Amino acid sequence: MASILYKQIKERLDGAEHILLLTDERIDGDTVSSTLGMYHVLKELGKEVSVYSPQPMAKMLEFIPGTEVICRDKEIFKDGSIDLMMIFDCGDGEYIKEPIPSMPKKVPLIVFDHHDSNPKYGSINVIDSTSAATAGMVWGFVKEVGLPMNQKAAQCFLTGICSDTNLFLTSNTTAACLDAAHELSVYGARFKEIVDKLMMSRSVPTLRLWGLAFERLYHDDNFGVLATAITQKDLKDLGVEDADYKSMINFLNAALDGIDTILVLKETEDGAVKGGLRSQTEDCIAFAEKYGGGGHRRAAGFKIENARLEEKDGKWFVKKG
Ligand SMILES: [Mn+2]
Repeated sequence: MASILYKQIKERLDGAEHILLLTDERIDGDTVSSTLGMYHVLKELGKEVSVYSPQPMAKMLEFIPGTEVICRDKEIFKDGSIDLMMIFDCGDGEYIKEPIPSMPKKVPLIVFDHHDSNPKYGSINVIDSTSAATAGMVWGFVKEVGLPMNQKAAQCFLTGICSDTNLFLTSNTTAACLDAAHELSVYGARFKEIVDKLMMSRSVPTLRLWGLAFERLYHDDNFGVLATAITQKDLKDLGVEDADYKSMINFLNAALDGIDTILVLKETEDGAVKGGLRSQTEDCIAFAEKYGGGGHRRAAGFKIENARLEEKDGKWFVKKG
């Protein structure tokens, strides 16, 4: 099945003059890496390629090859020469509903994604929820249709896989992930650089924030899980610019003994509370959906708008309004 789809996509790529690549609006290592991996492949193929991202990227992801080409100006959608779009690791396609109708002509959209909940909003949709990372799916496509590879593309794809498997520590890590790691290493991907950048390079303020969050771990009766909380005041007091709380949740998920599900609550700058969930066996999607979120079975999240966090007797509560 994938082969027919892949053949169609290859034909679209061959026929395209100017391809616009899009990341998800929740900028993480997988969406950036799968998008930029495809960027390097298409440049190698001699295509004109633009990359758009609606949100700024965390500093820790700047090591991914090609981040300097990412444009954040929505005007790019008005470029009449764009004749194909691809979006990577974006589970809902919500943010593109606004700029796409403003495009000078109708342009096909190819979706590569691994979120269970993806509603297939593209003209061609490659959705595989068994895949640990979108970057791994894109690498599988590139390999199968024989597109040209280089070291930068390999580094991107391996970074995406490492990012979504927390360096092969999560339960979604499959033999395919490890095979891909070997194949991409042959193309020159450097695993050590990825480990250093994704896992080891933490600033002192960030580690202090993690320490504070670890100290606050409590059993949340409301959510029925082990939880912790980070407020905007914490970030300001500790001088943390880039909270990088996703890595902290992944760390807790891998490190905690005898705990199945972990929830990290965090106040956002725009007055909401975000919840990040990781589980060894439980269905995180069902949990996240209760609060209007989504994601994967073992990793999901939600956002409660117009809310803040309050502490009482060592437990944290989401207060609306
Ligand atoms: Mn992903």
